[in-house]
Amino acid sequence: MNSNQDNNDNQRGLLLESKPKTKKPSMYNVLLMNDDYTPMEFVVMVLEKVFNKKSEEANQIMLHVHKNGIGVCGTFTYEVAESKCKSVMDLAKKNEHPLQCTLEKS
Ligand code: TYC
Repeated sequence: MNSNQDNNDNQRGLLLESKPKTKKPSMYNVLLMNDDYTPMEFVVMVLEKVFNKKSEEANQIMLHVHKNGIGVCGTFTYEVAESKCKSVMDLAKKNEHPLQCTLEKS
């Protein structure tokens, strides 16, 4: 049997057993595409500068993309993923390389 205090709280719409309502944001993979023209060193430089990768990991990711055609550079919230993707495309365009990058929901 509820106490009078519980009944009063319920009538006032207070949640007595509420879960914390924290929603995790959707996450997005930034995907790098292979092509035949972008120099390997340029891709490594992009991975170091835009994705803060150390040279060893940057090289591994670049080689994965080179061999498999596509690869994940990192996973971020939408705004961050979109911004990093734009940075890659801007750098590629400035340097006249056809390097492409896109997002996918993770
Ligand atoms: N395939 C390119 C070459 O042989 C290198 C490369 C790697 C290009 C990864 C793009 O996302 C890329 N020069």
